[in-house]
Amino acid sequence: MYGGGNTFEKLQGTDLQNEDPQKLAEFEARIQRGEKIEPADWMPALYRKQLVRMIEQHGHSEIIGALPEGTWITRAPGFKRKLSLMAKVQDEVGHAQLLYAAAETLGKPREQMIDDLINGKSKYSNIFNYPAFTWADACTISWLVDAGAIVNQLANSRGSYGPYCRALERICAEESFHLKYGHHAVIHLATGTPKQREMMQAALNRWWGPLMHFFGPPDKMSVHSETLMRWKVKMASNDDMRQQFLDMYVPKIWELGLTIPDPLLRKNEETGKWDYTEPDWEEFKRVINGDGPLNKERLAVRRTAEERGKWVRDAMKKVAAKEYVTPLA
Ligand code: FAQ
Repeated sequence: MYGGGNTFEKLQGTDLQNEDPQKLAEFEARIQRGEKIEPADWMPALYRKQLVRMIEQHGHSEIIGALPEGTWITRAPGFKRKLSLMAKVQDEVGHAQLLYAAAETLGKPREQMIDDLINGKSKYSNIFNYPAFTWADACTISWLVDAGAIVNQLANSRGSYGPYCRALERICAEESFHLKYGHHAVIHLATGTPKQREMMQAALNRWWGPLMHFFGPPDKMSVHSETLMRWKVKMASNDDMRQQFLDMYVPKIWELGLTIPDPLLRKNEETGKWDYTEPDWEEFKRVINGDGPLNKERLAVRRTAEERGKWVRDAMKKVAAKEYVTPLA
């Protein structure tokens, strides 16, 4: 079981039994017709809960995802790379804002989402719990993690919940710039000096396993896919997204003369799919449940940011409530 002991297993069966069958049938028919569901529309409690869980985790991933690359802004080689990376990191934080706003339309306050993140109740993407030791690690994130994110988000932007889909469309537009920037930075290293190539290869070796995990557990072990796909929140299964990523990016990685650290990786001409070594799913389970290399550090950084930003939030609330009087007033 990959879930962190939340209540979803219990909800899957019971929630639907408690729904009005006619409303449920109408809702499902709307989804089948490809209509968007909007915040004020009727929706089953389970649809709402699943969306909050997924959108919130996505938002957290963007916020935490800004950390490994963020630490490279001051060390990025050259002014142009610094500027591009700074813009990228800022975009990622902006994506979290869009996603939290989409999740709020379903009734969960943002403060509660942030609390659940820093208290370790909510998950976020496995991949951001690994360290970015070198500049090549940061470049690998910018290219391949963004690539994985686009595969997922482009598919799901055609899904059923209006506010999430619209947020994803905007996010994908920005992610495509990140992808180009990341690819450019990787090409530079992979075609550079022997030392640069070695650094790039070492980074790819480190990130390949977490990248394979990124798309979620194999379909047969996925807890939520069936429900989410039935309601067109997820538009492809975890394995299908992983296959799509391999299809699009393995050739590009090979083109650069880099070696993917999986001796079994090959396109199977009979099945049309990629054969690969299963990544270590026990490691994945540990990482998503709080015991990865940097989970504690990532949450500690987030917690500190939250504490340090409190005075700003308090001041803004006072301004909004017109309680604040400037010295010049
Ligand atoms: N990491 O039943 P499933 C980005 C959990 S954005 C952590 O298959 P589901 C941008 C899952 O929550 C990256 N946990 O789950 C960027 C569940 O646990 P729960 C984030 C994972 O929801 C780039 C349990 O395992 N993208 O990178 C992961 O059907 C560069 C069972 O799994 C999104 O969030 C994982 N990888 O499918 C930023 C996209 N996989 O909740 C900075 C939206 C699974 O029961 C720099 N999300 N789990 O306790 C999704 O598409 C889906 O939620 C999946 C998982 C595909 C991630």
